[in-house]
Amino acid sequence: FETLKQGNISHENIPGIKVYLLPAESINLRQIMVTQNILGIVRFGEDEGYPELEGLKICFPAMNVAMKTFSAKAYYEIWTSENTVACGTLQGLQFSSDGFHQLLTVCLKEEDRDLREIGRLAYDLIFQSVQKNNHPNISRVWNHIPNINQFGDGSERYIRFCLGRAEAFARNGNIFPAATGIGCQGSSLCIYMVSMRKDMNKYLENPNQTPAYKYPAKYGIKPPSFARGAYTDYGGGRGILYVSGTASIIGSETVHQGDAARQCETTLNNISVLISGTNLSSYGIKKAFTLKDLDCIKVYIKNEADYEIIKAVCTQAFSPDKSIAYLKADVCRNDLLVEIEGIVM
Ligand code: 3EB
Repeated sequence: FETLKQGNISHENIPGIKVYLLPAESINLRQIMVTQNILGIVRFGEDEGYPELEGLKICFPAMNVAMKTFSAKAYYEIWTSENTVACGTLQGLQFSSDGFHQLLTVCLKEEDRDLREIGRLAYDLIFQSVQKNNHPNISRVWNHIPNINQFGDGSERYIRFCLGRAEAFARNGNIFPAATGIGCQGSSLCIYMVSMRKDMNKYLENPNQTPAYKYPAKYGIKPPSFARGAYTDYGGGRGILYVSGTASIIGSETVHQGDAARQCETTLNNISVLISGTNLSSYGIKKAFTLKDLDCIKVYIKNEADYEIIKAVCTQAFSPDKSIAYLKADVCRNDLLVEIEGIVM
């Protein structure tokens, strides 16, 4: 990894990356692997492991997130770059880089440890790794937490996770990336993230939502460490906008308890406001996006019975040209029925 060129390279020369989110049935992974520079692949499916990758020699971060899916057997999120990619491992973390972007995956088995400890351990390792590899500017993180709403060690497991994560962030500058925090199956905390070699991320907040890191104490001993979005600014009008996991929260309160359709509409409106020209201009970003621009959309649905209504609302809102994965997962607050995220590339 150290052998990668680390010269002064202007932003304009930064290789493009592209993310694909595709149902397992529709892709030929072998084909993709020979034609693309792959930064990493994350598989969302109920079964453990990578059935479609078995027997193939791979040299990039590959992670399976145990999650039930609607309408497809599994989904693959495939990160590709215009540049060739180098890969490595560090204490169980897997990472790759095209010289500018780093993709990192880490899965930690719980093994009777408190989620506070595992959250802190995971993020301490992550900060160590991104600094060692010289890609310290984290754009976007996904946190998959088993049994997220259950209680353990005196508080909800998500609250324990937030506490450990906050302790690691406090030692590392308290700059919060865009993120998703969501339930999963299995018994491992699974995290993946993208980080940049250069300091070119702008972290976004939503004027309609309290910044999560300022949530009042009734939601947890330490508030969650994330921003509502991140815009990675490549210069010259190029950029990628990562929309964090978004839910039916106004201010810091859950709204429309028990009503999946209205929670979905509030969530979509929160995303619209976040990516609007009005909001982006307050960060000096001369761009304006709508829901139709959002791609690689993940819709996390808590209750199977709400799938049809949520899908109907989302089909109306999003472009048929973009990819959407519907996944079954618990959300960090028990009263949230849906969470939605996406990327504008
Ligand atoms: C929310 O707005 C919903 O803990 O990293 C969304 C995105 C949520 C990220 C996290 C949690 C996280 O508070 C939950």
